[in-house]
Amino acid sequence: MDVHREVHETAAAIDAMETRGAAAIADAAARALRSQARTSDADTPEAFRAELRAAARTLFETRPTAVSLPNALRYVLHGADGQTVAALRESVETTVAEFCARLEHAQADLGEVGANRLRDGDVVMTHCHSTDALACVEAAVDQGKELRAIVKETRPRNQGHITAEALSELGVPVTLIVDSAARHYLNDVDHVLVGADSIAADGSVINKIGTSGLAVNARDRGTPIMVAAQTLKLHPATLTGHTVDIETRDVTEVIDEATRASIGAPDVVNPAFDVTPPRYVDAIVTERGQFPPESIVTLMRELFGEGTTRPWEEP
Ligand code: RI2
Repeated sequence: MDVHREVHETAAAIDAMETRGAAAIADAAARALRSQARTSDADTPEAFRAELRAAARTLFETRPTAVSLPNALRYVLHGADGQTVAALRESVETTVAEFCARLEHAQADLGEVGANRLRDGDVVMTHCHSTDALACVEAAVDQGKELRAIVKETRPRNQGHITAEALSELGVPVTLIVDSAARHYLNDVDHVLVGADSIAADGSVINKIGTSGLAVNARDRGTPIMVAAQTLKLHPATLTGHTVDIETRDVTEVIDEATRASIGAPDVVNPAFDVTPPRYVDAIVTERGQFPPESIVTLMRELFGEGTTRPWEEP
């Protein structure tokens, strides 16, 4: 069975984090399935569907934590409908276009909601790089609010640098700090603003490693914590008791081999994400409005029913 080259390339880019961030991963995965559908030479609907499932499995296996990936694959596979290969191909085309349009719309709508929480003159502290979080700042700037940002560099990959650049382009003055300086500056901050890779049914937020420590410190300081997350980041499997896998990445992201050897070759671990319990989060901002984390389960049930399916697995 042929999985299209573009599917492999997209999977490799997600795996290597050239394509990263929950929304970007979902968009790329949906487009890769469309390429699979466009180029498929399957001669029966069954063969076409099997190819699509194989492509989805290739994508699914790349990164375990960002739930937007399986949510995107599920959306496209459920949308694939028809009695002929031509009809199936057409339905994938329509579904992917609809999915990508919704994605773009959702981020802008979420930004408007998040911006309403920000006041003129506020200082936000960010962690990692989240396009959903940035959408809130962008909408606030569009409303004429002047904001400043304290940006954590976010070891080990320094994705805070991407946030610093994006905020500067929006005209928001940025102060970059090392991660361990966060508590020191929290008194000067009006909001901690982060994104999410997954949200569990109990309102726990799974986001870049370091988020939970930041949230605990922010709570201690009385600084509100706002999480910007499209509904695509709701993790439906957690409705039925599953937990969210935390991705562990290569240790060379933390330290190169030579330096490691020179300090006595310690064990090194590199978890990419952590879990922030709902009691440390003030609001989850979505395109459907803002929610206290404890009530996100209501929205999750409305959008996903009682649980979830894995349509990419063999029937
Ligand atoms: P958007 C990132 O993870 C960060 O943890 C960020 O908060 C989250 O994705 C969501 O990003 P990674 O993919 O979808 O860099 O809001 O490991 O852009």
